[in-house]
Amino acid sequence: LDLEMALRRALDEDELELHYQPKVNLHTGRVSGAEALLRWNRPGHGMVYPAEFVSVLEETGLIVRAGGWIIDAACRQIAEWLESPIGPMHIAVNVASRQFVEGDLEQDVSEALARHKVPPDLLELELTETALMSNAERTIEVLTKLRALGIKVAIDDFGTGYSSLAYLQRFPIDKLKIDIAFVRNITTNPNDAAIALAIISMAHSLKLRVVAEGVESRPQLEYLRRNRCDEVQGFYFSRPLSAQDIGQLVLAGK
Ligand code: G
Ligand code: G
Ligand code: MN
Ligand code: NA
Repeated sequence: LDLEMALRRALDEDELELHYQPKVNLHTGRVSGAEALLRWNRPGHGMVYPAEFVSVLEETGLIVRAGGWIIDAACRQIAEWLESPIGPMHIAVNVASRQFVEGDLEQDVSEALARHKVPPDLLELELTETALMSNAERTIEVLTKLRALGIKVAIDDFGTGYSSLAYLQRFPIDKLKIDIAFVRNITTNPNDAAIALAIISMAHSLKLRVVAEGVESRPQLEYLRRNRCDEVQGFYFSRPLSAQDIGQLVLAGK
């Protein structure tokens, strides 16, 4: 309850911020964008991580309001970079289940795109299988509207949920993110490798792009590159960074 009140105040007082973890495009070798990760700059507590408060946002329904703020903040950042020497950056935003089910994502997204005059294809939403499968027919409707706005949609933590493969081809999506669980031991555990390779192959057959998350080592990177994964993200390249720090990193690579 204390946390809920503190979070309400955080939203009123603008204490939330977004950090960004770079994604590297394996075809170009360049940083092509980043995943936005929520942080709470809580007075007297320092930087608070999502593990400590995202579930409270979800349980209290505050995630719907926070989610609108997150989408707006991401679009504001895309616009700021676009007008700077950094240029176009693809930003992916995590969407909570409850935000997908109860919120009005189409309105949040279309308002933020218009407010900040952002090219829609620079914004991506990361949705979990759980969110997508809670009502598959409605999911198709919502995703169709979102994609009509021109944004991209990815399934996050792919392989750990319970999405039916039949829906993969019915859901209008752009990308699969291979869960860190299959990437962690990809070079040592043949079963994990087999699953990762099957995801890459299936995604490409369905004309989807594939991102691997949680890449921490050179051998993991090389394995994924050799096996035609499109993008990678993980501590091997960078931890999540403040907007200013990722800006520096991208400029240094130009
Ligand atoms: O940033 P960190 O490594 O602590 O993220 C932990 C978890 O919190 C991840 O599963 C991530 O998806 C979730 N998370 C981070 N930022 C957001 C956000 O903006 N919205 C939602 N719904 N979840 C987020
Ligand atoms: O669930 P989601 O994919 O949105 O969560 C992203 C989370 O994964 C963040 O908490 C981020 O800090 C974490 N993460 C990103 N890269 C790595 C990595 O290379 N190793 C580990 N262990 N965690 C990572
Ligand atoms: Mn994610
Ligand atoms: Na993930």
